[in-house]
Amino acid sequence: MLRILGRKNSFNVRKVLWVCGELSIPFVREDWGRGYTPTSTPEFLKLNPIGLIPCVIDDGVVLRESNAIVRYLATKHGPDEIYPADPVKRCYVEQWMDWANYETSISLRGAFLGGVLNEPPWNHPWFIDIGRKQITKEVGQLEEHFGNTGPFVCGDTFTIGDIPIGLVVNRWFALKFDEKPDYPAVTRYFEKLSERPAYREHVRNGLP
Ligand SMILES: N[C@@H](CCC(=O)N[C@@H](CS)C(=O)NCC(=O)O)C(=O)O
Repeated sequence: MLRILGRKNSFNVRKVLWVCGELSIPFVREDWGRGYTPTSTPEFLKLNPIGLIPCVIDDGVVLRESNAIVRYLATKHGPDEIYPADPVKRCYVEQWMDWANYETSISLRGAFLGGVLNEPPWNHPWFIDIGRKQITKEVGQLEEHFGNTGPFVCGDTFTIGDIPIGLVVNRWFALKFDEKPDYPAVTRYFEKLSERPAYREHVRNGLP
């Protein structure tokens, strides 16, 4: 059975839990990471020398990087619709995944790790301020996108492109700061994703 190493409140572990829920993939999960067994232990580093969660073990194969794991599981277990083989459609899915993992991760360090969790060094006022401005701009880009297409990031159907974006949007709604705009199309998207049981179980479950 698939083994998922990582605490269930981790942003990146939740992507893997969500795709498993979508595709009814059975798994066992072990608590690793902040607040549990540290990922700096030799036992963990032997599996994942990068020392981050999630890490998964499938039939003896060890995998890391949340988006890569989501793509792997979708390729292995999912219908074409969720992760299309067509190169253009596939690129549309992956561009959202890559954008979320790079651009919004940087902004959320200041806006969330600094501004909400008060975690150094991200809690420096400069990081918090720039993070809030940046994530506001990026979720604004999503707002514009959903004004032109939808209800999902790649159009009519749910794809794994929605997985990182669904995590970002859930975190966006947990941020509180002055001048945070209302984004009605993003709110509609959040509600649309919330119709999915696996999203409610692993993402919109009260955790930011
Ligand atoms: N690019 C990596 C980032 C992984 C990452 O930053 N994981 C965080 C949790 S969301 C982590 O391992 N934190 C250390 C810890 O929990 O001890 C991915 O997408 O998997």
